[in-house]
Amino acid sequence: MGCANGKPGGAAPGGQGIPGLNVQDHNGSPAQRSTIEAKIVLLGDSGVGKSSLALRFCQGRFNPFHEVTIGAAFLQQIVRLRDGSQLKLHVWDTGGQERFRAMTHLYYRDAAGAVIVYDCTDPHSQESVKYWVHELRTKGPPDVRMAVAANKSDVETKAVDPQDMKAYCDENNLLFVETSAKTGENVGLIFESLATRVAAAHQNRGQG
Ligand SMILES: Nc1nc2c(ncn2[C@@H]2O[C@H](COP(=O)(O)OP(=O)(O)O)[C@@H](O)[C@H]2O)c(=O)[nH]1
Ligand SMILES: [Mg+2]
Repeated sequence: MGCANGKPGGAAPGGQGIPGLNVQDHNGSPAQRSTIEAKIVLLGDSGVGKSSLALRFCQGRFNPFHEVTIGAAFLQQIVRLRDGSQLKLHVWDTGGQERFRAMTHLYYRDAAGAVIVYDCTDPHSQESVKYWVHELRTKGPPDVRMAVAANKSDVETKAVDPQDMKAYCDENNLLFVETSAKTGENVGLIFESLATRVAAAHQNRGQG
């Protein structure tokens, strides 16, 4: 498991023809498959749990306090896919800049995948999901794969019905998962499911 302080451009933009994907072929051993690196961005309103999901997925930790920025530009985690190949995810957090919506295209313009997060105790943050989907569809890379996380599923008093968002996601071919960064519920699942879709997009391109 790897977590690293970020350096810009970790997953080389544009590798093998898909933004945010970088493929390294291991020559020689047939047992070794290629390693794909993919840039995944977290989007959503401030306070919904983006940093918490990144921390939970990459470091298995939860911080009960809201920190506007994290020290690293991105965290890393390796996902093993069903076919045995590995995907190294560079999980980028907007570091508080989601407050200035116009800035965020810098994060997602070269992303292979995006997790759009809302807080299921905050209806306004759910409304914002459609804004972020529109942003990515109109200004993001054409092949970007998206997942929607209904976060804070551990909180009993939900302000929104997850079925409404699930119906929207089904209509728009987006993954929908209820997550809790606090308990860890479905956090691995959402990133791994997204990674599988990112890898499939890569394969559909005929390995570049
Ligand atoms: N109960 C609960 N609280 C959460 C969860 N995820 C995040 N939080 C809390 O929500 C606040 C905002 O989280 P943060 O990750 O900083 O949000 P961000 O602004 O989107 O990065 C913090 O106090 C977190 O501890 C969750 O799944 N359940
Ligand atoms: Mg944050």
